[in-house]
Amino acid sequence: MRIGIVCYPTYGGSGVLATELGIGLAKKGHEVHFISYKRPARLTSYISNVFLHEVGSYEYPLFEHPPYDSLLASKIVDVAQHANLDVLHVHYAIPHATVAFLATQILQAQNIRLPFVTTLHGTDITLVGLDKSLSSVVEFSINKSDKVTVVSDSLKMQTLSQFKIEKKINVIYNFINLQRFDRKPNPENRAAFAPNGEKIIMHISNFRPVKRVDDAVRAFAEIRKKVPAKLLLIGDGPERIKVEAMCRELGTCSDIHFLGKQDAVEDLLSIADLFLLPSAKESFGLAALEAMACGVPVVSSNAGGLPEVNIDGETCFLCDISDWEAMATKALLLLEDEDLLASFRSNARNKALEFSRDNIVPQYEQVYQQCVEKVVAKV
Ligand code: GMT
Repeated sequence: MRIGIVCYPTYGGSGVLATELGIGLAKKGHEVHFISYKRPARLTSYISNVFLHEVGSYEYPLFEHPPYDSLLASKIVDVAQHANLDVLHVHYAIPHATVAFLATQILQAQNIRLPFVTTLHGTDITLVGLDKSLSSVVEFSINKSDKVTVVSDSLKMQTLSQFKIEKKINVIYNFINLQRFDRKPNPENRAAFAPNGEKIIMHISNFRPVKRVDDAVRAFAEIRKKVPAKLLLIGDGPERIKVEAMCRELGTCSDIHFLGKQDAVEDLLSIADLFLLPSAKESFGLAALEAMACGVPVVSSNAGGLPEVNIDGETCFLCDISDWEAMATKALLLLEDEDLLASFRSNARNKALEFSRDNIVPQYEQVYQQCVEKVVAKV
């Protein structure tokens, strides 16, 4: 099949998932055309059957902002015509589902029928999509999609409760490449960050307010009163300056490393003892799954879809959103008990096996197949 994938190219979860999906499809023999404004961060090397189409910019004195939606629609039309796409898969509703609708209407006027699948990832529904300035467009675009998928039951419920949806919504969980995300002992890295055998606690995110990184820092300050530990913060974003200031106020800077954006997060996860994810919202929590696959137990909030990925008391501890004191207490339960930590470690890896790429990619292939059959049936 020839599949167009529209996604954000950034380190955010929707872009990561879309890229891993494209790679997985290409490895199964499909031809995959990524359409984005930059090379997706996870697309780090040449992969046969994968093509990249960058959406350019257009400057004109009249425009305060380049007309990205029009440029993207035009690129989709061009790729669909010349690569002969069978199906288009857009990740994150805003603006991708809306632009997909426009592009497919343009194609239809040329007697080309291109079905499109929209995957809702989280904040496109739970945060940004809720804003009155966008909600009617989001609802319309979801309803115009040929197929709609979401990454958790929780996100399905929220979508149905917040919007008038006329379409069936398929839940297809996020997945992981279990070969790449596996614990590979790295004593050198461990010694570099924790030279005296300190425990290593990790958090990875885009440092947006919704991630509540400050709660991770507060919880860490409590943990380190009882257990020698280091906190590795990976990622970057708008909250970073505030969080850095908080570390100075709490006097914890010497034990906290800000590593910024990293490509090979699996190498770092492999040296972690615990993963902290205190998010206010999290439709799935791909970062938690990546940690689990590397044998790292999670202490997180009980937001959104996190309880569908993690099992409280087995692979993780779930705490109320913003309760960083409880997060610290639960973290200490694990960090002060090597046997408990070891059993959570192996439970975490075992649970992650349920979300293997091999299990999930066929579910998307089935959705594409249904789209294509619908088009054939209408001809
Ligand atoms: O806000 C983010 O965390 C990024 C966002 C995205 O769309 O790039 O992530 C969302 O999609 C991920 C992949 O499906 C999910 O694992 C995340 O839980 C979800 N983030 C939120 O719901 C906050």
